[in-house]
Amino acid sequence: MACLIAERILTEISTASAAKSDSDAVKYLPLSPKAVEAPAPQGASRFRLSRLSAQKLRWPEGVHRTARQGSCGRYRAGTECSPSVPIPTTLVTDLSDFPITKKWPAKHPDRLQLYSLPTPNGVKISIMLEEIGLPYEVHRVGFESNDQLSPEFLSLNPNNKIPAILDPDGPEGRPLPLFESGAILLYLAEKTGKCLAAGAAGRYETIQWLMFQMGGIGPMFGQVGFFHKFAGKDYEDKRPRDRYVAESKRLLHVLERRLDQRAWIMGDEFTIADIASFPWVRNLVGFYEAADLVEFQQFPNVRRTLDAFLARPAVVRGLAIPARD
Ligand SMILES: N[C@@H](CCC(=O)N[C@@H](CS)C(=O)NCC(=O)O)C(=O)O
Repeated sequence: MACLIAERILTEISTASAAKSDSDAVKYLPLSPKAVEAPAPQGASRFRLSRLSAQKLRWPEGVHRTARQGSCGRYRAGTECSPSVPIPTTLVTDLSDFPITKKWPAKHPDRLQLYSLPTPNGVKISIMLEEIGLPYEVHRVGFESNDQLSPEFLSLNPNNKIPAILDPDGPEGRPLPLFESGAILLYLAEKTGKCLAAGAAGRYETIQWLMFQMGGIGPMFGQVGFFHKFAGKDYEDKRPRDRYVAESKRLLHVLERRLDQRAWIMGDEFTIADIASFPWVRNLVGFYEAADLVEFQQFPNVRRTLDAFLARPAVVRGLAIPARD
């Protein structure tokens, strides 16, 4: 195990350092799913992760190539990463080394493990998993029993928030723990080549709108919920509420303009930017009961896209996962 951890750290270090100097193909990775189908680059036989595994994982070839060349070239002498140490070519599926599996045992350790609740951040991931059709096992993290503060949960997400995942089939065929819904969405999109606009420019544009949700829509709409529906509603001073309502309206105007003449945030393509944003719009006008407060009738494009979002079968399923109790 120590060898595997050391190998992983060295691989990451070498990937990062090589990425600074390598070709554009590496700088702009990963590209569209087509990148996976590209012919094996020169020297591919040096990879110890089989080409089959690389394709199964859908990581662009350049990632493996850089990692292997870097780790073997740079850390050869006297390290556990020397070429004589065999690297598993089969997928590692044993999750028992992760303390979170003690509290939430994996019945299907070969499947992606999701730790979540059907909140606007939680359903982003269940919706995404339903959209891409990746097999997964869901575990309910009960806030009523403060499961998110348990040592087992904190071992995976020190920020004590859902959602979080543990993918037995991560990069290099090794388990990958991950938290932060935006990072998880991006990871799943890149892993499967789905829900991300094609090409380097399209990829960055999708990420830009994903970040717009993560840094703007989520935090601001959440504050509206607090000051309008929850504990903050009893505060006499309405200035905090009004501030968050004004900022939420401003963000809705930005989204409204973006959706003019577009079916989805990225145009015809349904992406992780939509999956991140519309659970929050739904929450704002539904659960938070703030439609009048933000004058939602001013945003017909947002309304139309929200309706289209809620009509998708994968969204309907994802919104109910995991069951509340
Ligand atoms: N930035 C985080 C936010 C996650 C978040 O705030 N999750 C809430 C539920 S929507 C949570 O777990 N709250 C539990 C707590 O704060 O103890 C993400 O997007 O993953």
